[in-house]
Amino acid sequence: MSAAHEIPPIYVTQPYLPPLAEFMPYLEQIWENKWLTNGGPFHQQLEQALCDYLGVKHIALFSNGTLALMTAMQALRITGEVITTPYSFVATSHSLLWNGIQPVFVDIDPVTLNMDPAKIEAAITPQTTAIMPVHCYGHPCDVARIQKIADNYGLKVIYDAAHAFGVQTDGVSVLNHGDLSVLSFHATKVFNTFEGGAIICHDAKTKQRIDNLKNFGIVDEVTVVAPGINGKMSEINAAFGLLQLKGIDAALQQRQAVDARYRAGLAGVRGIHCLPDTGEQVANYAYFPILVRPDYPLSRDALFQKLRDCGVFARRYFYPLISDFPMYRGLPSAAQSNLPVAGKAASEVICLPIYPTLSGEQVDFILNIIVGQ
Ligand code: T4K
Repeated sequence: MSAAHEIPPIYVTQPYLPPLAEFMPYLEQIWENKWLTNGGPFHQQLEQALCDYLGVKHIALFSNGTLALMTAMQALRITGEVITTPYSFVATSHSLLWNGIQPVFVDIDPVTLNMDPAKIEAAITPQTTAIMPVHCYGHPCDVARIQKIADNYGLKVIYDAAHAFGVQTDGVSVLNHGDLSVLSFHATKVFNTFEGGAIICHDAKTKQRIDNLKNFGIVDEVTVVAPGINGKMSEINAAFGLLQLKGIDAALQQRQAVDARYRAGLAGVRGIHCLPDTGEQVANYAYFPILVRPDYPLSRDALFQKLRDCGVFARRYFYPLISDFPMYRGLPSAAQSNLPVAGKAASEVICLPIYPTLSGEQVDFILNIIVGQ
């Protein structure tokens, strides 16, 4: 019998789900209230609870992270060109195209795999209005350098913080940097509401504009101030978020243990490079990327396939680069010669499974496949 049949498949992630019975009282309340969406009581409670937990001033909940990104651009009236990273999930750039904005790709830093601040200035043109970096895998960008460039050129900074729930750097939430930060609460994320997302902002006026925009631009029964969209989070998702929040610290600790076991098991394995953290004081262990270098006995894709053959469904986040997809590859900034570091990372990366209930035995099983080649 092959290894694949000895254990159930292991996916790159598995959502953390509290016992179903604990969710029933929330559902009963919804059934009693008959308030299903449009900023109901659970929605309000979750916004407050997340502000407290994350240490941020204002948060606007959304039905998913992509709509939150799209709305973030509208909220700040971003137009023209936005400087961003090709090494991310497609939603990052798609949110720009949906707003008629041209993404301008800059290369990434070889250590952090985040946008390389040294490459930003050369990409700025008279049409540039904003920078949209990604805290890739939850590792904070060089927020100080990015802000300095933005200030010098009068640009807005919108962080795609889809991976960065709970991450702290320099004693504060990384979500407090930039003009806006956008979270994803998708099923595959550290904190999930099945589907969901949020925009973090610094002042009540911006929060009001975002709240209007996510509700069709409606201010009151007879006033519509903007061509808004329907981006609202429902009461079921918000209630689930409140329940999830109770278990988040334990879930993060379990993730940390998985991360530590991988690091110990992979230390010194020739050709396997684990990404270091980028100085965060509180990490969230959202992903466990490894880079498979030429001195490893197998190619990246051969190892990826080997893992699959053994029932381990790791993922190559982020291969292909966003800039290689058909709707982007014609852009001048999408040229491979402009993005050599990102191209290399995309050809080497494998994200190994990491989630709270991944057992030590499962991690060891995965490590044995990698170390045993
Ligand atoms: N910006 C960044 C940087 C992002 O990474 C994302 C999302 C966004 C923006 C947009 O936020 P959202 O609009 O999604 O809120 C997944 C997710 O769908 C996506 O949310 C995420 N990034 C991206 C990195 O990963 P896929 O296509 O890899 O998902 P999928 O369905 O293959 O799921 C991966 C594995 O997770 C499955 O093999 C099994 C497990 N899984 C998945 C789901 C959906 C479960 O166990 N249960 C589930 O319900 O994109």
